[in-house]
Amino acid sequence: MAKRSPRLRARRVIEGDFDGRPFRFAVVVGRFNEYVTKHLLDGCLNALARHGVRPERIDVVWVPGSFEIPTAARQIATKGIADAVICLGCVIRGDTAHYEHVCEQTARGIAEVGRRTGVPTIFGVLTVDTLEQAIERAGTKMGNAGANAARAAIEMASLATKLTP
Ligand code: INI
Repeated sequence: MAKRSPRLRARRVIEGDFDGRPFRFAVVVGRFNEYVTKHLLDGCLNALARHGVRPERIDVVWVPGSFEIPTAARQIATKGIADAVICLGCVIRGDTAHYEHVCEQTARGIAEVGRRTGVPTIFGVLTVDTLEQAIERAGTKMGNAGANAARAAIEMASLATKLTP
């Protein structure tokens, strides 16, 4: 007898799709390391466009650095002006403990916004050791983390419309 896929042993299988047309998005982007984050933003906006999101449905919000991203994301999420918030930043390890603090607080803060508000809040912040690693993830060797974040945001916004009792 053919083996049944474990995925099918469920009452329902629910997942979001990648049609971005119905949704509004906010992209919060850190200005610190802007030579990297501007490429993350480009990748993000391109991916949103490729999935049918019109520019009129996208707000881009610049903040000083990654540390400030959760604050702006929360303000957006609580105002109900976006179906998903995409957070983009770039933290590069330096010689001080600053890196650890910025990374930890940014990741924790972004996760908290999503959990507390229920608005999908997507982590598209690079946390890397070197500028070279950042460039690799901002549209070169290892893809573009901004584009990945855009796709995750569309999938989660879509999923929210499908989660019915
Ligand atoms: N902000 C970043 O986005 N990336 C960094 O690499 C970084 N470093 O290394 O310091 C950084 N610091 C600034 C921080 O995000 C705040 O803007 C600043 O501390 C003011 O609150």
